[in-house]
Parts: sequence; C-alpha cells; structure tokens
Amino acid sequence: MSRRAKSSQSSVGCLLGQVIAAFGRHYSVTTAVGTLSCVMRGKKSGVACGDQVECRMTTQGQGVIETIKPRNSQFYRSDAFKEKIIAANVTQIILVVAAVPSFSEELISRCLVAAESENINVLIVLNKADLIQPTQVALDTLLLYRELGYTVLQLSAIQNALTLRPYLSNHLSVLVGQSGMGKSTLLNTLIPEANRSTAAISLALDSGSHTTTYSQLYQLDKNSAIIDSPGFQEFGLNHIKEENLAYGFVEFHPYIGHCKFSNCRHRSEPGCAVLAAQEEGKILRKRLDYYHKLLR
Ligand SMILES: Nc1nc2c(ncn2[C@@H]2O[C@H](COP(=O)(O)OP(=O)(O)O)[C@@H](O)[C@H]2O)c(=O)[nH]1
Ligand SMILES: [Mg+2]
Ligand SMILES: [Zn+2]
Repeated sequence: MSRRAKSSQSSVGCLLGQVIAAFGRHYSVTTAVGTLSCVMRGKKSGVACGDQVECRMTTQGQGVIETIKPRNSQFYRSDAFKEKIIAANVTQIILVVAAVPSFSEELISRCLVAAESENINVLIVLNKADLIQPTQVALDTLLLYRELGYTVLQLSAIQNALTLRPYLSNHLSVLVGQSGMGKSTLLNTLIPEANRSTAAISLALDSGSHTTTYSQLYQLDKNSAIIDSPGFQEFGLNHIKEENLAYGFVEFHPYIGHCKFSNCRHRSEPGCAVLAAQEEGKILRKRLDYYHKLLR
C-alpha cells in the first residue's frame, strides 16, 4: 500500500484531511481525493484552519466533518461573549505590526500571553519599513519585546519578504494582528497566486478596514505552510485560567514553580520567586504591573 493511500485511511469510510479554509460554518478540507467543501456533523462550530479531521464524502466535492483529531496547539482569543479559535496546530505565530495605522501595545502583550500559554513560538514582524520615520518610532516601542527575547524582523511587504522567508521553514505559521497592518499583502508577496484581498487603510480613522473575512491556509513547500487570518481590534484572554496566566509572561518562566506556595499568584505572597525576581531587577516593574492588571 502506498504511503498516501495509507495516510488517507481512518475510521471506516472516512477520509483524513486538513482544514485549509474556514468560512463561518463551512470548511474546505484537503483530502487524498481532492478538496471537499464540508460542514461539521451536527452543525457544531469550533473547527479551525489547520485542523486535522476525519470526514465523509456526501456528494461529489462535498462532505461532512465527523471528528477533529487531537490538536498540538490551539490559538484562541476571547471577546465579551465567547472564545474564538484563530488557528489549530500552528507552531509559530507571526505577529504583524506597522507604524501606520498605529498599533496597540496592549494587543501585542495580550497576543503574546495567548501564544506563550500554548507554548507557541512567536515572531514579531514590523511591516511597512519603507515608511522610514514612523518605523523608527515603532522600533523604539518594540525594543521591550526584543529585550524579552522575541525576534523582531523589519520588512516592507510591498517590496519583498526575503527577511521572513527563512523563518517559515518547517513551520505551520499564522499571520495575526490588527487590520491594516499588511498581513494579506505579506501573504501575497510570499505566495502571489494566493491573491488575498487587501484594503487601503482609512487614515481619517487611523485604522484598517477588515477585508479579510475568513482564514485560509497556503502551502509554501512540503513542510511549511502559512495561514492568513482576519484582523482583530480586541484580544480577550478570558479563556486563560488564572493559574496559567503567569506562564503567558516569558520572562517569568524561570521563577514559576519556585514560590513558597504552589498556588502562588505572585501578588504579594511571602516567598514569591516572581516578586523577588522583580525586586532584583530581573523582571520589569511594567510587566509585573501588567500581569497584575490582567489578573484582576
Ligand atoms: N507603505 C506600505 N504599505 C503597505 C505595506 N504592506 C501593506 N501596505 C498597505 O496597508 C494596507 C492594508 O494592507 P492589508 O494587507 O489589507 O492589511 P491586513 O488587514 O493586515 O491584511 C494596504 O493599503 C496595503 O497596501 C508596506 O510594506 N508598506
Ligand atoms: Mg487581511
Ligand atoms: Zn509567586
């Protein structure tokens, strides 16, 4: 039996596939017999781009997703009502920011917390580097994240994406960030056939308009793929449990587990290793304060 035939086998009559696009409750799934347009059994939602699924063909080109395979990672954000999955099984989050329209540091911090809590690698891309003066200011803001150990790449998606390309190898990456930062432009530069729609930003509102309405996965080569996702203007963290929040702060990692109390929340508990590290200058006051703010 060929490898391909074997890998397409699963429960009786089911095909294994990967979700490559999520349009509301409709999903495109690539399988050994081609791409199927699927719905989830029982009209449930919660399937995401990047999911490995078992599906059953119903008619030519159409099918039903029966089960979602266990995920290696799941990247969520919450809004006031519920949690929303952005992508499944990604190994890298590419946080795209730009000097124009202005980006929110709060969104960056929140996005990093969500990524760290799932142990997903993060790369920060400062796009629109052709806008030299504002980019310099943005770089100063991003210095903090560089100091925390995150890689910050500068590029101009309308010119090329050469600096980014080596970082994509052997990863399933997802482009995330506010609308208008240039995620879809960057994707088109990487994969011209993708033809993602992009939008001129409204300078009056200093915000991007939402042109990308659904997530889609594009294969870069055999072992690398990238997902473009719709932008967001809020990034709730309600889905992260209080006891896991500290793990969202990468520089806290060496101290977690070394506090006197195993259920320490690093507020003002005696013998807290995180608070001690802040006092020794190993953790910035600003970040500890931000952690306390999120904790509330
Ligand atoms: N100056 C400049 N503009 C860019 C660059 N990349 C994207 N843009 C513009 O930014 C706007 C928003 O881009 P888009 O890709 O739709 O952003 P998205 O919402 O993050 O997907 C569009 O008008 C793009 O032409 C860049 O490198 N330099
Ligand atoms: Mg877009
Ligand atoms: Zn503690």
